[in-house]
Formats: sequence, structure tokens, C-alpha cells
Amino acid sequence: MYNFDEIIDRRNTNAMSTDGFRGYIFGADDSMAFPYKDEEFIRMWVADMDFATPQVIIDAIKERLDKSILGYTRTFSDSYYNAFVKWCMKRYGWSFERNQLVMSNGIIPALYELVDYICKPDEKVIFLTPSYAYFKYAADFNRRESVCTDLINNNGRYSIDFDDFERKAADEKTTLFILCNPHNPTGRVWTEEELKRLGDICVKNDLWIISDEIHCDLLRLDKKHIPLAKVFPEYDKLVTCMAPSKTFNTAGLMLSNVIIPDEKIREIWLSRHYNFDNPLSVAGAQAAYEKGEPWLEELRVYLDDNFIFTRDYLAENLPKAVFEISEATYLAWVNVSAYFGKSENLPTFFAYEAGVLLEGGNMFVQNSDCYIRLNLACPRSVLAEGLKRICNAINSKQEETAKSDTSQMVK
Ligand code: LCS
Repeated sequence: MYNFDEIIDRRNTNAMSTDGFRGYIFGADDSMAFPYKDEEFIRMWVADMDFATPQVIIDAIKERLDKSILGYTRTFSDSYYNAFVKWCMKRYGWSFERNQLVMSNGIIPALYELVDYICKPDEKVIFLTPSYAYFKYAADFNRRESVCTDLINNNGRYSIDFDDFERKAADEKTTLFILCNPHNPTGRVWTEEELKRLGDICVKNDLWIISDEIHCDLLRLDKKHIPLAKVFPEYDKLVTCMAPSKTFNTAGLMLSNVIIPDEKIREIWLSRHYNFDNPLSVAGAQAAYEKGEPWLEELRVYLDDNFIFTRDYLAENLPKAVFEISEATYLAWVNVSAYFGKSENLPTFFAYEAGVLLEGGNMFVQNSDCYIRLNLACPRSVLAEGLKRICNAINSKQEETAKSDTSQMVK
């Protein structure tokens, strides 16, 4: 039994969650002031968890520390690969050869590099919107044009507009598709049929694909992850990104897996990359894949319950919000368009009026107006307080609007 109800003080650890929100959410510096002290905020924004990293990982790092020397390190032995590939085989029935695995100190840096390696300067990158904004930033940074294809939203249930995707993929200048599988922020777990249709369009149009599968272990209990590379085992223009970081709350260890079947791109990666690994991160990641499964399975139960709690709380207290439990991730994607106009800056509203830090609206590129994204990977008591504050702030705003409407009518 793990204690996911424990409240852990993250202050004074240089955590993005506690100390980085002014810059990340508001593009502001330390002078930005709120009616709340920093420690009074309920933090439901950046995608890491307020749960303790599993003890098996901490212990493995301590063991590595006890070996006294932290010199230049590379994953020479097979043990890390063996642990990770066993994890993939057991959980997704998928494996890959050892030489295809390269390490990156994050999937974001991998995206930034791969866009440069794959796309010529006049070529374009396509992705599904709403989107994790770094897909666009990776294109922007490399001065490649982004092409967005909006997901279809049917009362909170998202699906792919295959006609639009196919039309845009057919542009010969569009050469790379970045897929988020499963999808941040909508939480969709793409079905085999959807993956097949997407992949077929890419193969037909000779597109490269980066399948970002960083959220693939964080599925609701009744869902199963399908790596795109499992559906297209022969297609070499397909790079898969996975990581222990979201799964086990180790984002600060900066270790991600990038599986590159294509020899040429892999060679560019290896020749341009500073190819050393952090010994503590490798020890932690290996332990995660070897010994972290019982923790993950309990975490999933707790997260499922947090989603149910959220659904029930919103239904009761914010009946016009549209919300479907995400199939994957610990992120809830909530439509609050019944309460806000498109021009409302939602993160600002909730920071000032509710004391809740969250992401929303145009932070997800496009097709995301009037949505808020709530990180539910926190103790239930924190979640309850966050939801209460969110609902109270909206309901007070509604009352104010109703009052001013009535006074207008009286005049
Ligand atoms: N890819 C996706 C789809 C993500 O959601 C994230 C983190 C990353 C990559 C970052 O990978 P890293 O570089 O850490 O390996 N998502 C976050 C989010 O939505 N808010 O904060 C982080």
C-alpha cells in the first residue's frame, strides 16, 4: 500500500510547480503579485505529480551514490535496455532492438533536434490540435511551419478529422507528423483502428512520424496502450519517444527513451548528441522499470478515483461544464464555455479569483478556447479544495453577472 494521500512540501526544492508558474503560465517575473501567497495556491498546472517518487527508485539512486564516483557515464551494459524492453513487452506486447534506443535528457529536447534532422528548412510539421504546445515550439524553434489539424469534439469526446488530416498530409512540403499517443490534453487513447488510419495516410504520403508516447503508462484501468510502432513494425520513418518521467514522477532526472529505427537519423543523432548519461538517472530509471510496477498499478487506481471524484464534483457544482473522464494521463480537460467568453484569460482568472494555478485556452495552440486543464495527480484532499475553489469562483462570477443584469433591467 502506498500513501497517495500524503501531502509533501515541495517548497525549497526548485520545483517548477511551486516556483516556476509566473514565468511558464504568465510569462512574468517574480514581481507579479496575486491576492494569494505562493504557498496558498492549489497547483493543478505543470504535468508532474504531487506524489512521492516510488521508494524503489530513491533506493536505487542511493545505492548508486554509495558507489562514490559519479564520473562520465554511458549505458554500456545491457541492463537498462533489458529492463525497459521487458517493460514494453509485458505492458504493450512490443519490443525493439537495442541499437535503436538512444537516450535523451527529455522528450522536448529530442523533438527540437529531430525536427531539425528530419525536415528541410522549407518543410512543415503537422500535429493534432489542441496540442501540447511544445510540438509547435519545436517547429517554431527550427523555423519550420506548423500545420494544425483540429480534432473533432463531439460533446467532450474527441476524434480525428481524417479527411482534413489526409488533405494536409498530401501537401508535399508536409514531411513530419508529431503524434501524441495517448493525447495530451484531451486524454484520448487512440484505438488500433485510428492508429492504422493515421499511419496509412502517413505511409501513403511518405511522412516521417514522431510518436510521443510519454503518457502511455498512465491509462485508466480498462484501457490498453498500443505503440504506433507495433502497428507499423516495418515503417522505419517512425520514431517512438517514451520515458519513465511521467509514469514515475522523475521528470527532474531528465532521462527519456528515443527509439530510432532509421540508421541515417540515428547516426546524425549519435554524432551530434553529447552522448553521456546521468548515472543517478540511469539507476533510477532502471529500478523504475524493474521494480516500479506495483506502485504504478496502485497509482492508477488512485488516479481513476480522482477522475471519478472530479466528474461527480463538477456534475453537482458546475452542471454546465462539459467533462469526460480522460482515457489516459492524469490531466482533466474541462469545457467551461458555458461560463466564459472566448476572450477570457482562464489561467489569470483562476489564479486571481480562485487561488488555483491551471493551464487553459490558447496554451494548447488552437481549438482549445474555453477549456481548462486540471492536473489531478495530487492527494484527494488537495483535489477537493482545488475543485471547490474553481466551482466557487465560477459560481460567484455567475451571480455577479446575474446581479448586474438585473440592475440593468431595473434601470
Ligand atoms: N511530450 C508530451 C506530450 C508531454 O506532455 C510532455 C510534458 C513532454 C513531452 C515533456 O517531456 P520531457 O521533455 O520532460 O521528457 N508535459 C507537460 C505538460 O503538459 N505540462 O507540463 C509538462
